[in-house]
Amino acid sequence: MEQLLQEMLQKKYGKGISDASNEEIYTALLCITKEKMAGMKRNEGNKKLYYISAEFLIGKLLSNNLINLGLFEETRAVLENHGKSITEIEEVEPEPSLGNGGLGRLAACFLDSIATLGLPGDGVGLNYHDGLFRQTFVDNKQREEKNPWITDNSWLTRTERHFEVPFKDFTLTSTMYDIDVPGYKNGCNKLHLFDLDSVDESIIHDGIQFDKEDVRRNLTLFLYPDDSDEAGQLLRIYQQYFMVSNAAQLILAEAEEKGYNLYQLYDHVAIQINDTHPTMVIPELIRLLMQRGFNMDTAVDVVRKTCAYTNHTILAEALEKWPIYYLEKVVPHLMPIIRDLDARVRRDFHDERVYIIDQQDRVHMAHIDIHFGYAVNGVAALHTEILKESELKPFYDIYPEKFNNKTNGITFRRWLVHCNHELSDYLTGLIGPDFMDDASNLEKLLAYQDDEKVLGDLRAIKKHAKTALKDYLKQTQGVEIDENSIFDIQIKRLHEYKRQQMNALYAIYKYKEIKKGNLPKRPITMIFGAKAAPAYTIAKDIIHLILCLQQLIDNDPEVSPYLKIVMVENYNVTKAEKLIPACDISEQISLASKEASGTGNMKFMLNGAVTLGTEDGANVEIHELVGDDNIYIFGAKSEEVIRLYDTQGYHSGEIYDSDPMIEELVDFIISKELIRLGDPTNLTRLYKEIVSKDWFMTLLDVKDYIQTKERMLADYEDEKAWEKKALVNIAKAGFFSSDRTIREYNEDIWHL
Ligand code: 26Q
Repeated sequence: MEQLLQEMLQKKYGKGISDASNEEIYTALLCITKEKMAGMKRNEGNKKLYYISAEFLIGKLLSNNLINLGLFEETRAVLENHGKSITEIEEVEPEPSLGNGGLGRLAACFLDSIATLGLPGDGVGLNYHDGLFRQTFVDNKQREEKNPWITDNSWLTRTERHFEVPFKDFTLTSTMYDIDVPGYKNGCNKLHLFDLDSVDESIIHDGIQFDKEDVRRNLTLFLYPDDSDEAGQLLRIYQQYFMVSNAAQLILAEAEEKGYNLYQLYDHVAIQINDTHPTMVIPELIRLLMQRGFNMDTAVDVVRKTCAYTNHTILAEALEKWPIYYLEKVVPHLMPIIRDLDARVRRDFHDERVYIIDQQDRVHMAHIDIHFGYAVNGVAALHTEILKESELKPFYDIYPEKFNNKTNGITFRRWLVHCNHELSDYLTGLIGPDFMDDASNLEKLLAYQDDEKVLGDLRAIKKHAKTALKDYLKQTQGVEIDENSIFDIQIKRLHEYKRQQMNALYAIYKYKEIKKGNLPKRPITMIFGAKAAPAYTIAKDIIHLILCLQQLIDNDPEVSPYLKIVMVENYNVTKAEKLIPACDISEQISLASKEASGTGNMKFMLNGAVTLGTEDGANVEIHELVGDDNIYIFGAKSEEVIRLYDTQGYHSGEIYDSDPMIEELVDFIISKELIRLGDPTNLTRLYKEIVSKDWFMTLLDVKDYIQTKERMLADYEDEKAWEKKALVNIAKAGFFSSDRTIREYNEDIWHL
């Protein structure tokens, strides 16, 4: 590496390693890594997977690629010998935030595992020029700014593949860009991101405003433009069709180039549809096969044997239903096919709930996937059960054999080796390196659960990570946190069902306790990180509340020695990598039944944090694995929640009126202390929402939550007992390796 780097820096900048800037070294390493990947063997086989997704939240790539290429240690050493630090060089890399949250990050973890297992499988998506907005805080409110990531030297490689994508009034030409996905000690796959040559970044003004109707110039500009109005929703359909038409054309082109018989496409191709965003690939493939001479029946049959669908949500508002009128405006040539598919369903089944087109002339995208794909999976055991028993029950009754569960996973290369080098090196020293190839070997750690030396070492590693986070937050946000305090962290998208508002009520509780003189044994640092969708009013009000509480406490010398709130600005993958290793308490407090799986919960567990959570999503499986002693579970169970929804039996006002303690906490949102710091409109709106609606039942669980958190804080003081819990969590995290998840997808669905 030393020589390669010297040569590259000499060639590009006429400099040596010691006198090159961090930017120059980063660029040189990027070029070297790209060249290495270009020379790698590709994972090949008789059958290939195409993982189509509107989001690939890949995060920074340099370190991860170096790790997977087996070059990381060497590179770090070379740099150190020249007085450079790899951490500082990583800082230079812009983060591609090409996803919103869990679904996009899952797709990125999957690509890593698919390549690592040596399976032939490429990702297909869009080359958004601006990732998810960059978040800043101004006057205790979120502000959105654009978030470009493509620089002169990036991980993208322009290819010579171009396709024509027909829309109602015009046809657009695409260019395919590739990002290499190297497997850990294995071959390489690709992430294909389609772009539009006519995109024009100069139409963006004032943060993230742009002309939504100027499709020829905006189609791949942004990830999920605000879709609260019609123009935004139409643009989303333009994006989705552009993505899947390119994907379908690529799939057929590659199949034809390899000489495959398209009538047996399913022997050579599996298509995974990541949520409903790529659903139009089904009618598009049917259309393209018919252009090649297939009759409709045969085209439907071939496509049905090729496509599989993953569901990531049971929130009704997130299930896509597009008005026919929109589709007619954007992709009228798909409508005859969609109508034909609907007619087939109506012919075979006499149950309105499973029709594709409903009485309000809306097209239910998930229904297309379930009828015209061969597999449907949920992303955690509980989630899949809920799909089968309630949300998608009519479909499960028709096609029980299509339904299966694939509990999510995370790649340990990024979420252990890269983000927590010290822990991963320590584990390797203690139990050997086998867990890198088969994560279930982490269980070998259980042999040390009563070993004081090991428990002490783990505590020291956690302390180092906490100190590193302290330094990072000081540097990036100018905030001062105490590494001897307990770090309680909730990082995820802001959504009412994830209940950051409940955590804020805890902060109010603790603030009041401290004011009364009930001081905690040890200071508590409550860390939040969350972006709210630009049009999601209440989510933004919750951010406002948290920021106001942060300011209130910072300015109160009676409270600030014991309690600190930090809302991390612009939470993203890079920040997650710094926060997760430093966490003591992992907040996973969604309303039971609403979080399909969660994957942050797995990352925290792997890094030795203890979960405070509801019986929701993958928390249920974490609970089963670690046992009652090593997790803190509270709150209503999913059956009760579902029953409350069914019977409309939940009324937050009743709880508020009957419980003075809860009333006191909620009233504080509109107290004079907070109104003085904040915006009365936002705080009052949030207060009213909680008292009169509270759709996600915060007040149902808040008391149990507070009590459980108090118990947890008390338990933290028994150092050995706590460290044992941390150890068991790490030891049991092997199940959540995405390598395991991908093996299951391959065995049960893809058969590559
Ligand atoms: C839908 C229609 C119109 C505009 C946008 C959308 C939209 C966008 C993004 C709908 C859903 C999403 C993202 C969903 C998501 O991230 N779901 C998460 O997926 C994770 C991986 O399976 C799970 O762990 C999380 O529980 C789930 O919330």
